[in-house]
Amino acid sequence: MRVRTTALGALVMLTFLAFTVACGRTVEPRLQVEAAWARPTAGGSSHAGGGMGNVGAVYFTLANGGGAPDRLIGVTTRVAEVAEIHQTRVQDGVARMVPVPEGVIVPPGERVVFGPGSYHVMLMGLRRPLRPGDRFTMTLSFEQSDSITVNVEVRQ
Ligand SMILES: [Cu+2]
Repeated sequence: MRVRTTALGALVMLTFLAFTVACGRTVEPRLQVEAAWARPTAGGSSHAGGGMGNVGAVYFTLANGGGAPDRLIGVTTRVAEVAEIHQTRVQDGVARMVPVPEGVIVPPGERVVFGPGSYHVMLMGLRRPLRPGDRFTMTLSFEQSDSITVNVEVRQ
């Protein structure tokens, strides 16, 4: 009898959860990635001998039109061996980039701009130089939402 009561309780709970999920559109994050672009790599040659020719930065805006926060937790792209979320911070008057392993939260109804001097995606170990007019795809992973693949345009 006790088992049956528990099972019924679980069923009621599941029904309630299903109802909440079905009707809960506004309590979910709804993310969009706008205007993704990357700077051309310096030198334009993959034989530049490393240095700045081997890294790139990607910028975009994350907009959350939903009713709950979400977090960008990772980025992948075929053009680079490693893609890291970075932030440029000014410490003692010196701007330096630091990795942001905890990711970036996008509150509901807000936009977070990834741009020069702020958050960006750092591409390291580029497999080919990025020239103006080139395009490549990049996939962003989130804590809650499905991942989003965007087209990145290379421009100045
Ligand atoms: Cu960086």
